[in-house]
Amino acid sequence: MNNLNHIAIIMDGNGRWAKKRGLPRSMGHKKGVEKVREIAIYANKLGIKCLTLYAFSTENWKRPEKEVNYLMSLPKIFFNKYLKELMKNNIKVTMIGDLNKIPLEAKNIFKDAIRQTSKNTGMILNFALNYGGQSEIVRACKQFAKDYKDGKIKTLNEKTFNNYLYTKDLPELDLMIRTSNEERISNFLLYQVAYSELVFVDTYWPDFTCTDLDKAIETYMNRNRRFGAVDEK
Ligand code: V0D
Repeated sequence: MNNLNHIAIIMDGNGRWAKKRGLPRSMGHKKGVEKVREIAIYANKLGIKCLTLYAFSTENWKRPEKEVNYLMSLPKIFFNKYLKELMKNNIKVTMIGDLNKIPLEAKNIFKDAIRQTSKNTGMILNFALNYGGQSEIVRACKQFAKDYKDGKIKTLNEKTFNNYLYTKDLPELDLMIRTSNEERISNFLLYQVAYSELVFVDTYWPDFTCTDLDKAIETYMNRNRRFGAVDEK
């Protein structure tokens, strides 16, 4: 079908989607949650091994309190509505990021979904929560240094460093998509994006469709075909 193992998406544009329609930002987020379900089910059907979604960045805490509170209620809305369906589709939920600062209720909702789906063998639906790429790298360096000092690890190189990242058990990142016409990485998967293809689409996340995902995959495959057998990596 395709040789895509791992896709990451920066789900941007919920607020702008709502503003364009004269709706409160929360309506954009609500619609965004439905898109998570739709795209996850579809990506699993395509045979993608892992889909990482940037749901809540370390920057999001700076938003108005009312909006942050609403965002914190989304995990409950999402899993109450869709966990059954994720199970039926054999999807396994995981999360990466600094979970210390995540409110207990939201954290427990995720933990429960992770536990319930832990034996599923289909696509990994990986949520990046309170995630920051630079902080992930610094955290990894600290542990790397400690293990070196303790003699637990002898070789320091790109490959062994990988074992200290949140993503250590996930397949290599092939494609990163960002919606809503922004062309920045914004501190997402900085180490992992080294050899990925980047696809930027102008669609707001609530308007993103399965066809948009198809197109992004098509772009990825066309770029890879162009390099053909002479893979630089
Ligand atoms: C919907 C991006 C924050 C578009 C932003 C799993 C998709 C809004 C969270 C979140 C969602 C908040 C606290 C927490 C974990 C996650 C979130 C979901 C969707 C559903 F502990 N935004 N957000 N969770 N969206």
